[in-house]
Amino acid sequence: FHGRHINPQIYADLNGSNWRLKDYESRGGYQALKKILAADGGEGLTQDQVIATVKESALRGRGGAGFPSGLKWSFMPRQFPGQKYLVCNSDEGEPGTCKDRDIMMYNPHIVIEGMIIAAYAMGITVGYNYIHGEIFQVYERFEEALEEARAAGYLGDNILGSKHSFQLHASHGFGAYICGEETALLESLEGKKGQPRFKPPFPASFGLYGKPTTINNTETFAAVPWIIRNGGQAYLECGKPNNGGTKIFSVSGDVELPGNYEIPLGTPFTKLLELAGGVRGADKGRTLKAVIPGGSSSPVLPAAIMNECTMDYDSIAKAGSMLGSGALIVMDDTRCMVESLKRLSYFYMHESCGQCTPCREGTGWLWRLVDKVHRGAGQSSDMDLLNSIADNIQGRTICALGDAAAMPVRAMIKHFRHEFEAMCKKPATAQA
Ligand code: L3W
Ligand code: SF4
Repeated sequence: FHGRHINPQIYADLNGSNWRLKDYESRGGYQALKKILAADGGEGLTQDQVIATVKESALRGRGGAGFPSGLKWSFMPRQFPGQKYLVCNSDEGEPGTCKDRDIMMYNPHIVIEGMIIAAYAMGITVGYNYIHGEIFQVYERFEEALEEARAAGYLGDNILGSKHSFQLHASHGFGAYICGEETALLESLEGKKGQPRFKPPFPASFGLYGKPTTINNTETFAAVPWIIRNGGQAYLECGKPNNGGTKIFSVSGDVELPGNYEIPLGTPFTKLLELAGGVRGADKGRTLKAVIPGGSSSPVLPAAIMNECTMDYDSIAKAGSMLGSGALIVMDDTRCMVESLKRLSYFYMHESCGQCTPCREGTGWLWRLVDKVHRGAGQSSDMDLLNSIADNIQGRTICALGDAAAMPVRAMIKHFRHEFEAMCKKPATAQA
């Protein structure tokens, strides 16, 4: 994987061997923490000032929903008498997404510093980083970084001699996609089966062990130290209004240089594609057919629409999809959309936790129907049935996995129905 950047804030100068505390400090690491705690000559910021700075930056959740981070932090009750918790969602499982593991592997202290600052802003003393179960090396790396931070006095009681104490622990999941859903993650962290809870109540009022909890994605926390050091306005200006800062895009599929790319929000899609080396085999006539812009849960967009988009929450939403976690799956003109949808549908069927009927039954029904079309045994009316099943899943389930299974089906049929129709007339083996 290649990592390239324009205006990097998270990913700069990282080569796999400069992740240790001393390296991070030499890049200005933990200066933001010193600034807010008034340690080492830092100016000292109040909790309200930290939250106001994050609000000003227009930082939005990098895990998929794009919820304003400063606003989320302001939901936490300030004078709560019991324990409050901070949780980092590093359960990266969205197909196409591979950024959080890179951040933790190459720059783990930036996540730790971001979490300490967030904990200070919300008056939280205990935190967890829930790391995806299938990435063992990353988990071990993060544990090592935690040890370094504890030994240096950045974690623990009375951090850097201040009144702020924060205990941070890593927790290793078991690889279930659904544990990336924030309430399923909390259940798993409590030692229970990872199944989503009804929302509301949101975690800000009823979270880990029923206590007020803030959950942010790894990349979201990683953005915080830069924001505190340079100011909310500077971060905002890196991106575009309502879409502050840079974002890491995991580019995969039919490109010459798949990898993680940190670019300012608002960068044209065509520029990102160029950074990733362009469509693979373009010199042999391959052209761009479609793009899944934000991970498998986001609806596919045809090339003509994508070429007009900029890479930010608002532009992609206006085009009819979602920026999601920023996993860009590029498909060239040889890709069969029926086969692509079949693979996606299988994934959601497999990962459904089975709690609610529309998702449990519907995801299997979707997959069986797409498989039937793919085998050449389908008929035109199957596409209407697929749309109808998707309609009856979306918005009728406990968590967003139901929507995530339904939306790609509708988008594929909307934009590429002709491919499904053609498949109905001949078996898959006869396809070119
Ligand atoms: C208090 C309110 N808190 C909202 C909080 C809420 C959450 C955040 C966003 O789904 C999406 C999903 C996937 N009072 C609140 C409130 N909150 N209203 O704000 O909430 P929400 O419900 O909009 O989204 P979500 O449930 O967090 C996340 C999509 O992301 N996705 C998934 C990616 C997966 C990964 C991964 O594997 N790491 O990133 C990709 O597109 O489909 O739509 O914190 O509590 N009134
Ligand atoms: Fe489980 Fe699916 Fe319901 Fe989410 S929508 S709670 S994954 S059954």
